[in-house]
Amino acid sequence: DEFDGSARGGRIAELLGGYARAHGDWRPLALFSELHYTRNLVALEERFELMILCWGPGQASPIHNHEGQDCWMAVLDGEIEEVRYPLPSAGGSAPLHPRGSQRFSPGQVAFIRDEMGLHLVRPPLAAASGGVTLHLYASPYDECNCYCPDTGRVTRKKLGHYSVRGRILTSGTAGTR
Ligand code: CSS
Ligand code: FE2
Repeated sequence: DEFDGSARGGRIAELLGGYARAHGDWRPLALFSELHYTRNLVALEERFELMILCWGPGQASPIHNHEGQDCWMAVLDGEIEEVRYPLPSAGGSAPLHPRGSQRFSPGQVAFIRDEMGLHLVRPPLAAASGGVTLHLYASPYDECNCYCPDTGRVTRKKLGHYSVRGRILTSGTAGTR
């Protein structure tokens, strides 16, 4: 059971990277929006959530946490940048300064959990095209903390699904952050 014991980034990251390098059957589930990055649900189980996220050029996640979940992100298509931030002190009244950033290409896998800090994800700012990523969360999560870069102030954000197994949801929660 890959979720138990010492299996962390390692084994699961290998599996996701292997999938990303060898398969293209995710393509029908990779649905973009012009308005924001999209969260496209592949599988939602008691013990994990698997999604395909689509990032148009210029789209980005807010700076966010992961609600205590382990988060793996494998790049399926395009270049993706992850910018890491330290967790701000409680209350929040100071700008957030990035700790560093890293670029990932198709087949590469990033791993983050709250102990490692916060991050934002986006195609590189100069990129003319977007990207597609495969996300595995060790437990489903539908809300997270988002952090204002100028003040460190926290807001709660609902995380919706744009589509479910290839069908765009028309309900009011179709949006995402
Ligand atoms: N955590 C963000 C994506 S970056 S890992 C989300 O689930 O929308
Ligand atoms: Fe994230």
